Order: sequence, then C-alpha cells, then structure tokens
Amino acid sequence: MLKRRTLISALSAASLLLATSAFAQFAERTIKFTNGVAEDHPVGLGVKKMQEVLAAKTGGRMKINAFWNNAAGGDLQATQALRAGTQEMVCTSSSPLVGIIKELGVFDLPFLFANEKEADAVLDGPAGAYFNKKLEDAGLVNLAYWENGFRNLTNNKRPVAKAEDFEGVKVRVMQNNIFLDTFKTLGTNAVPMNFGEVFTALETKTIDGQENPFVTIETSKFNEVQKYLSVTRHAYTPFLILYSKKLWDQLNPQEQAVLREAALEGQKVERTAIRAQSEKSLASLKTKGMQVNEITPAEQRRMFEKVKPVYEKNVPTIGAEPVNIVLEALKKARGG
Ligand code: KDG
Repeated sequence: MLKRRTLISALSAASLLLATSAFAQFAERTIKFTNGVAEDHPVGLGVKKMQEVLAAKTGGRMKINAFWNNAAGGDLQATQALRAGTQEMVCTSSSPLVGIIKELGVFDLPFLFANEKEADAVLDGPAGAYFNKKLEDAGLVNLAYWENGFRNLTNNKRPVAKAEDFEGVKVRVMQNNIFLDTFKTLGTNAVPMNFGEVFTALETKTIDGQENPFVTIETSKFNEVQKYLSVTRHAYTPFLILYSKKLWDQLNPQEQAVLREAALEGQKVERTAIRAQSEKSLASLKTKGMQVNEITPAEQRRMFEKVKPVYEKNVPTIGAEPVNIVLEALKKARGG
C-alpha cells in the first residue's frame, strides 16, 4: 500500500513538473487591451478566443485584461501609449492613426472596397504586409486585421437617399482628414470627434449624425439617439490588433508566436461573427424604431462621382506607392 502511494505521489509530482516545464518559456503576464466598442460587439468574441488560445498554449501564464467603451481613452491616445511602451495592446480603427502613419489613409478613400471578400484579399495579402511594416516602423506590431466594417450614415435631420440630402447635416467623423474631406465634399458640416464622445454629442444634439457599421450602431446604442439610418456603405474600415513594439521586443519568440496565433484565431472568430451579426443588427435597428433607407446603385454612383476629387486631393498626402499597392491588389482580387 505504501509503495502504491509513493508511486502515485511520485507520478503526480512528475506530471506537475512536466506541466510546469511545458510552459516554462512563458512568463506570467497580464496584457492590457483597450478599444472603443462595447463588450457585446463581435470584437468581444475575438478577444475571448484570444484568451482561450493563450490559456491553452501558455498554461494560463499569459492573460488579456480587456477594457471596453473607450474606458482607457480613445484609439489615438491608446495607440500613443503603445508607442511609449506603457500599454500592451489596442484594437483601433486605422483611420485615427493617419497622423502617425499617413499611408493608412488609403483605407479611408471613399467607396474603395465593394465587399468584405475584396477587403480580406487586400488586407491579408502582400498589401497588408506593406502596412504592417509601416506600423512596425512607427513602434506598432499589427498582429492581425479584424473587421470594423462598411460604414453607413445615421442622423436626425432627414433620410439621405440622394447626394443632395447630405447638405447641411452636422456629421461627426473620425479624426481623419480624408473622412473630413469626404463629408465636406458631400455638403455636410463635418465635425471630427473621438468615438467615446459621439453618443453624448448625439444625445445633446451637438451633432446631427455619425457614420459607422450596423453592428457598431447597435452595440453603441446610437439608435436610442438617432432617427434615420441610410445604407451608404461609403467606406470600409479595418480594425488593427496592435501590440507595443517596445514591449513586444521584450517577449521571447515563443511568446510572440503564441500571441500572433491567438490574434489570427481571434480574427477568424471576429470576422465570422460580425458578418453574421451585420444583417441581424440592421433588422434589429429597424425593430427598435430607426427609419432605414437603402441608396440606389445609381445614387451611390452619383455620390462616388461627387467625392472623386477627394482621391485627387489626398493621394499625394497618402503617397502614390501605398495607393498603387492597394489598387493593384484590388484589381487582382477582382480577377484583373
Ligand atoms: O476602438 C474602436 C472604435 O473606436 C471604433 O469603433 C472606431 O469606427 C470607429 C469610429 O467611428 O471612431
């Protein structure tokens, strides 16, 4: 009996030792992850998947502590914290970062992508790698492109069914010169503003409207303070899953590899979830009382024609190289 007990305790000690040594290359660390959306946005599912992968692959030694609804400051502020090495991760739209990496402005050009398939082909291919290098040069490691999505206009003045209907609407846009240019060219009174301030600005009628994907509109409860939703699909915004390069360089190769794996697993979950949720959010926004109107293809073409000068005006600032890389990748994705 004694021998059996001794054998069992020896085996359990050995298995504990094995388990511990299997994760020995992972240091205990809690990663601060912030973003502007609510936890019930599909980004929340992507983060949950990342946490599951890290738990399994590091024995729970690497953990993500996520903060939602701009609780830790806006996208640009959080991104600057990454560059300073005072925060590990952020999920941010590319748009607020054009003051740091001007090349990212290509993704803000109006009506660039026609569908998610094109966006994935460009972002997950050599073009996406080109922007990842630019990000890394700026102290930011992009672990994966997730999806924010196609943006649509909400406002309290009128349904926007044709190009002229934008006239005079006070629309919040991201802090990005191309969005500002696009919405001024459409005739709106465009106001750049941090995402975290949008709900209150709509509620207090400081602004008439904003523009975001259906899922963001629903999970940020903009329907509570907005009457009209016009399906403009005027731009596609990617989410960047960024890690501070200062802190990244302190990780060993195994820790870096498991974070990249987790972010790519999270990408699959988030993209699948947001695409399944998008039409459900549109239906739900109608049920919750928003007056929804589609834009005819002819009217969308008129809007595109109206904002074409935005391309000519902003391409020199973005740079011909990044614009050509994306347009070539887009042409290839379209079978050109
Ligand atoms: O952190 C991500 C959010 O801030 C994101 O929703 C940004 O689309 C965005 C907006 O309109 O600012």
